[in-house]
Amino acid sequence: MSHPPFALSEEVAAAVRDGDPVVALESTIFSTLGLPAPHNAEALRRCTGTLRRAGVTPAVVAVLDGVWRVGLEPGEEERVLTGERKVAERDLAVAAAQRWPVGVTTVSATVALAERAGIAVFATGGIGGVHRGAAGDVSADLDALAHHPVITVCAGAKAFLDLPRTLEYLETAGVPVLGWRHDDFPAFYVRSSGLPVPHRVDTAAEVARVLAYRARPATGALLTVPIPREHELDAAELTASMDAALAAADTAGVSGAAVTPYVLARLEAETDGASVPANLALAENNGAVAAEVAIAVATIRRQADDP
Ligand code: PSU
Ligand code: MN
Repeated sequence: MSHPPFALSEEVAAAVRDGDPVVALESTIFSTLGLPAPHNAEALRRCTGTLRRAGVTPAVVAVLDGVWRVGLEPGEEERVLTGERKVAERDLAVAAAQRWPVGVTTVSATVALAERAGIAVFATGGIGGVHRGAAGDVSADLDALAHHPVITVCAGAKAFLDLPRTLEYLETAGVPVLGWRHDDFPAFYVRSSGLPVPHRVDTAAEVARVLAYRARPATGALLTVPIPREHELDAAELTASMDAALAAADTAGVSGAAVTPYVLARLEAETDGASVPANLALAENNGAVAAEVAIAVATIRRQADDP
């Protein structure tokens, strides 16, 4: 059996080996499938900058020349920013087998590669979920959270998804869903979806212990962090924009993996661009919380190693 082509950057390999804190980042959000240029580059700069200032090594995950990559080498960022092929977990094998030049990883592919690299914490903007309507579209993100022991830090999921069903799915799949110093499941651009989060947590050490004490060896946890108050969008206006974006997707007949990028782009137009700075602010904030959690995980692991 040959092994899949898999490589850690030099910096990430050293940090993992030394037990230093590392946070994985998905690349779909930094491609134009996630954010329009030049905001995608700004998002990447801000997320990696926040992690580095906290003393944490960022590990951007992507597929480059068919190789599953965890951490980029200097100069490779541009390739990710212009990547156009979305890679979910099931696409990883195909991207490697067919040697895709650039594939940008979603939440599901990123948690899979983070686990493989020995990274316990992953930061993103929002996860995919159960879509509204009868099409039965359920993001592979949800299943992946149940199968990889990684803490995913996000601002909840976008309200164009069916959030009650998304939470139900996570319950059935056995994924702990935590609220960071908050009692409600956040809805990305707004701090609360109106749905309670199953468990509130107030410290990074608690989150690290949730991972350490997991009942199943291979299940992760979802840590939801509300968007900072000053960047929250108006809930009523947002509902109207979401409805318009969903109706446009319906009319255009988009389906499958194209739905999320399509709705994201429409939403930007419907909100006159207001969705973009909010998205950048929450992604950076999630990075800051993920950094704290990664430091707490590294501390617990060092204590466990202490004879
Ligand atoms: N939600 C966002 N921005 C994003 C995504 C979701 O607010 O960029 C991306 C993430 O990469 C997520 C993916 O994993 O969309 C989910 O896609 P799908 O619904 O096709 O599973
Ligand atoms: Mn889907």
